This record gives sequence, C-alpha cells and structure tokens, in this order.
Amino acid sequence: MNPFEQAPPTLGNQYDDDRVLRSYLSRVLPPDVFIQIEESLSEMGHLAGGELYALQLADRLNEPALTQWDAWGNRIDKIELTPLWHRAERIAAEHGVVATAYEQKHGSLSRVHQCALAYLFTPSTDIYSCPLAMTDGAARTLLNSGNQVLIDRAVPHLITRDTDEFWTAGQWMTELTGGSDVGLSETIAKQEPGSNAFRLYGRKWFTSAIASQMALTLARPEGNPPGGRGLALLYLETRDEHGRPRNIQIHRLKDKLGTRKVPTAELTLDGTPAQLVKSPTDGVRNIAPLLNITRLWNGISAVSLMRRGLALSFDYARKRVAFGAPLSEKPLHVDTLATLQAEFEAAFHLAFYVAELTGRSETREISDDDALLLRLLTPIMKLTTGKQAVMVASEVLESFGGAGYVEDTGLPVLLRDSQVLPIWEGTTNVLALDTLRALQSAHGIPRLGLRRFEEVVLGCLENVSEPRLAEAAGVVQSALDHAMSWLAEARADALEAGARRFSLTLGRTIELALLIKHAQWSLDDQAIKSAQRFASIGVDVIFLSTDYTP
Ligand code: MFK
Repeated sequence: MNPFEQAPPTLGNQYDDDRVLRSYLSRVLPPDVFIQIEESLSEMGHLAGGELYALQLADRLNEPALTQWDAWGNRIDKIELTPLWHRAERIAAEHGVVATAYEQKHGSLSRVHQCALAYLFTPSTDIYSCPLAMTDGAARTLLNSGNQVLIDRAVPHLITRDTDEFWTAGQWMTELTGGSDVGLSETIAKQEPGSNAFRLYGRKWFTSAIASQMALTLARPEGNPPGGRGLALLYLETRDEHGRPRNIQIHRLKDKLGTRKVPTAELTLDGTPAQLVKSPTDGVRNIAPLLNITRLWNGISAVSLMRRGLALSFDYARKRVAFGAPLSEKPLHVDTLATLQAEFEAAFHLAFYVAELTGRSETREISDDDALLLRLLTPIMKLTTGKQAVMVASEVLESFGGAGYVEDTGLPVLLRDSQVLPIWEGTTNVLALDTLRALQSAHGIPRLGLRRFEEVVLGCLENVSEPRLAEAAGVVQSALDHAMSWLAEARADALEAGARRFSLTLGRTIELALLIKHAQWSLDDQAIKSAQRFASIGVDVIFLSTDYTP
C-alpha cells in the first residue's frame, strides 16, 4: 500500500455551502419569496455537488462528434453529444433553468431566482450554459419582437419544463469576416417570390451549440446597404421533420482551447428557409436583446466558475498537509485564497445586480434612468467579471500545486473554460468601446447613464456606519472621482485608448460599492473582510500611459 495518499477535494451541496449566495438572497428577496424558492436552489445545489459533479468527472474525456455521411452516402451531419450534456439538458428543462425567468412567479425577482439556478448548475455541466444562454436570449428577443407567429411557434418550446418539448436555440453571427465587426457579414437573404419567406446563402464560421433546434441569425436581404443597418434578423429551424438538416452543411467542429463539450461548428447555409423576425433592416439593433441576455449569462457563468474553483481549493486546503500542517493553517496560503475570495464576492454582487435590473426591465418596472444604467452596466459587468474569472481560475490551479496542472484531477478545465469568458459575446476591448457608446446622450442629455451610475454607487455608501468599511468607502469615492475627471478631460484618441482601463475601473468601483453595501447590511465578518481586501487590492486601474507604437 502507498504510504502517502492524498484525499481529493470534494463538494457538498453547492447551495447550502454558499455563504455569499444565501446571504445575498436573504437581502434582496422578501422573506416569503426566499422561503418559496429555497427548495429549488437546494435541489440544484445537491445535484451540482453530487450527481452532476460525479458525471462531469466521469465524462471528462468525451467530446461531441460530427458524422457527416451515413453508410449509404447520404449527407446527415449528425451531432452526438456527450452523456453529461444529455443529462444536463433534461435537468435544465425540468428545473426551469431558463423557464423560471419567464414564468415570473415572483415578478422581476424571477430573473434573480433563475440566475441563482444557472449559477449553481453551470460549473458542473461543462458550459451547458452556452445553449441555455442563447435559448434564453432567443426567447427574450422573440418576445420583444412582437412577431406573434414566431412567438407562438418557438417560445413555448424555449421556456418549457417538459423535456420532450424543450428546444435550445443558437445565435449564429460570426462569419469569416470576424466575430466583432458583425456589420461585415456576407450571408445573403433571398426573398421567395410572392411570399415573406427567405432563403439564406452564406458561411457561418463559429456557430456555438449546433445541436439546437432553432437559431437566430443575421443576413443581408438582397439589395440592402452594407453595415449593420443593412442586415436583417432572421429565424430558422435547423432540421426538418425527419431530422435532416434544412440545407445546412456542417463542415467541422472547432478544435477549441476550452468549452470542448460545446459543439461549435463551421457551416454553410445553402438555401436554408428562414423568416424575418422584425424589419428587413437593423439586424444588429434587433439582435441586441439576445446579446444582452447572453452577456448576463456570461457574467453569471464567470462568478459561478470562480465559486467552483474556490469551493474545491478551500476544501483541499483543509486536507492537504505540507510543511507539517494543513494548507488551511498556513498564513500565506490563506492570504492568497482570501484575495481570490474577495475578487469573487465583488464580481458576484455586480453580476447579480445586473440580473436584478434585467428582471425589472423584463417586467417593465424599470425607470428610464435605470434602463440606461442597465445598458451601461451590461458590457461593464461582462468585461470585468470575465477578466476576474480567468485570473481566479489560474490562481486556483496554482493553489493545488502540480495537481492543478494534471488533467484527471478535473481542475485544468476550469481555466480553459474561463478563458472563453472575456472572448465570446464581445471581447474586453469591444465591450469597452460599447461602454463608451452606451455613455452617449440619451433624451438629449449626454452621459445620463453615467449620472445614474454615480448615484447608485454613492447610494451604496450612504448608510455605511461600520468603522471597518470606512476606508473601503473612501476607495470607492476616490476611484469614482478619478474616473469622472478622466472622462471629462480625455480627448477622443485618449478616450479610445483608455476605454478598457476606464470600463474596468467603473466595473471594479461599482463591485466594491455593492460589496460594501452588502457587508454593511449583513455585518457578516467575512463579507466585511472581503470588502476591505478588495479595496486594498485596488479598483482604480486608470493610469496615465505614454503613447505606444508597435
Ligand atoms: C456562458 C455564456 C454563454 C454565451 C454563449 C454564446 C455563444 C455564442 C458565441 C458567439 O456568438 S460569440 C460572437 C458574439 N458576437 C458579439 O457579441 C458581437 C461583438 N460586437 C459588438 O457587440 C459590436 O459592438 C457590434 C456588433 C454591436 C457593433 O456593430 P455595429 O454595426 O457597429 O453596431 P452599432 O452601430 O454600434 O449599433 C447598431 C444599433 O444597435 C445601435 O442602435 P441604433 O440603430 O438605434 O443607433 C446600437 O445602439 C444598438 N446596440 C448595439 N449593441 C447594443 C445595442 N443596443 C442595446 N444593447 C447592445 N448591447
């Protein structure tokens, strides 16, 4: 027998063990709502730490497979998903990981409930959050479009809990011309003579979750001008009643760094039937609701992956003995994890704050000012939490020493999967530019959203009486002042060059403000310490830079 055996990290009920989630929910939910939803969260926490986590480890080497031809020479383009994803689909439908947001049993707070379910579900399902995010975004986009035919056709499938009826949706935007400047898209939409139906011709270069039953996509109706305005948003169903692709050829699945369970395809649309969702123009504007929902999911996934890494790392620290004591008794190790915990807690409060605003927007209980704030905070939250997730995942792996670098611990996937979060759904730089765009004038008043941002941040500090939070509140105030004065003084070229640093400063500043607000409300010792630590790491990343010529 081996004289040295290392106990692996294990997970308990991921809801019961989550101080941050439980404490947050007890602040934002009325007590009766909290009681009503807790059972669903505990069930999901039980699955995430038990059956799904075990299946995830067992499924580690499986990947989706594309079969292009059958034995008789017929093109079939069949995708086989892995056992984990089959199970994840059923659990997602049955537990309403999308549906909860649309059932609205608790009004706008149903979005918070749904994000809490997604947060618990995501880290044990190898990014099954991708098809769910697009499904959620497609449901929201169709509902907003007012296209009753498509709403009646697709939305019931997207938001059902019935596993036999459940559909997922794709979001097909990226072409050979790239994923950021979508206005360059080359796919053509040809109108069928004498009807409102279209057929699509073009090549999509990065279509995530290709096993979905439907997709929302962009294409240019013949004769339309170039750019995003000349594109149209279209709805298509991927397969006919016999399961055959509708004039879609799947060339290959992408060989990606991470998200390897997600079947992401290169494909050609060769006369695929499609219908206009809204107008024959303004495709970028019309697909924006989908982008904003998937960006919310991106942030919720970021905090959920941080939380998973930390749950494993804290558990391991109690078991792993080195230099004569468990790591959990080693001051430097504990200090390192505490810094990661602070990053996670700060990110958590921002992601869920955006969920609260999204919920109020969906039930139309949002003020005009808060709608502008939501438009501004969605890119800020997505870009800030994406960066934090990669940093935390990298440090989590290091906290395991060599084991964190070894595949069959199940740990390296945390870093690979986190690395997609700052890339897809808008890179950090593209979203930093979107942040500047969102600041432009509304109702003829420039930077109105920023004024509301300032009000909300300062509002978080209003009732701070806990002396241990005073210094952190000062850090918020000075970062906010610096961001505002930088913006007021920056010329156009400096504004663009500094957009990332500015957006990250706004993101980290509001994260700290929300964390202080929560720590003051809960007077929870850990939350107070996390706020102090996050403040001491620093939130202001605007600094003067000299010009750089590559
Ligand atoms: C775990 C989570 C999982 C998520 C899984 C998803 C997997 C899917 C994988 C992918 O698809 S990755 C590729 C995703 N691609 C992107 O996210 C696109 C990134 N690029 C941008 O976001 C650019 O900013 C953008 C394409 C929108 C710029 O294009 P344009 O043509 O220069 O658009 P413009 O002029 O900025 O905006 C056109 C209109 O849309 C404007 O409105 P008006 O026509 O009224 O002036 C904008 O205000 C509006 N708009 C743009 N972005 C918006 C928006 N409105 C609301 N919210 C937004 N985010």
